[in-house]
Amino acid sequence: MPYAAEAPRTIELSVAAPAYNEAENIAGVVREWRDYLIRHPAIGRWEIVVCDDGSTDATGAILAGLQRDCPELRVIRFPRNRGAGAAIAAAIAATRLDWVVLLDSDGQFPITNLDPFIDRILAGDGPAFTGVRMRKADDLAHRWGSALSGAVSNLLLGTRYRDFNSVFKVVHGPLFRSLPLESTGMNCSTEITARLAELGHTWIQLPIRHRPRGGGRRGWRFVRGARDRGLFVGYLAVRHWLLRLGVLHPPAVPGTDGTAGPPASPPGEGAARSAEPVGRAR
Ligand SMILES: Nc1nc2c(ncn2[C@@H]2O[C@H](COP(=O)(O)OP(=O)(O)OP(=O)(O)O)[C@@H](O)[C@H]2O)c(=O)[nH]1
Ligand SMILES: [Mg+2]
Repeated sequence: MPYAAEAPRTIELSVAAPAYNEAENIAGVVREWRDYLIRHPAIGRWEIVVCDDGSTDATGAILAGLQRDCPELRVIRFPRNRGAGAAIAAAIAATRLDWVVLLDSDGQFPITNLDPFIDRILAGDGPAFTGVRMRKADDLAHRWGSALSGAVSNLLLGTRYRDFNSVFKVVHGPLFRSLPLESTGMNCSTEITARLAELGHTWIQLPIRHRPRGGGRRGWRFVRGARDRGLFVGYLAVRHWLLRLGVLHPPAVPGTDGTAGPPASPPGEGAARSAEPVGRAR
């Protein structure tokens, strides 16, 4: 059954991105996004929302310069660094258009990945799409760490998502903006995947390209990141268990027009169980 009875031929799209000390990359990626958004025949209104997460390099000044040529670029500034999750949540909350794509601002996710996602949106296929990195441009330790935490998260939620921690998401705006996101650091993508599954939505998985970061360096440490991921997945497990026991009530599922809908079914009883099979990432 199509998601929207009458799918429009163009969509409105907000790009949301966190940026922390990305002076080497930010101008290149914002121009790449702008050029793509201007030219794409199926994209009508668009905007780019970047949350500058208390950068101490020239990221803020570069963004201010870019805004002069690109009024569609909106910048939120944190006075001090609060972590990628807080920056992602703020960027999503500030978006205003029908659909939102979440990207990193180090250029690891080429925006051309969006092409098949737009086709699926126009086909009315669903409210939530996630990119599966077919070849992760990360070192072995990070790939294994992500695969392990993704496998545990799938086990806990009864899902079979192939790239549970992928940050490349395309979600209907009202739904994305309604998610109560809590994580501050690098767990935000894991949290987004889990939250939507808890709400009873099934992510549609599509393959994407992933490339090494353009410049600069990874801003988080492996040991601290691994500890935080372990703790966060443990928290997801406890919350999931409490929801199933009825100690917590399921959140309201927003309607597609942004209105609050009926509460979601307890986890394990809804569509979260029928995630698109692993081998069918298209
Ligand atoms: N590391 C880090 N990134 C942040 C922070 N706040 C926002 N970000 C942004 O979050 C995104 C992801 O951060 P990355 O450091 O690239 O994390 P990663 O992709 O796992 O690491 P790399 O493979 O080295 O790129 C980037 O767009 C950052 O600019 C923060 O406090 N720390
Ligand atoms: Mg990166």
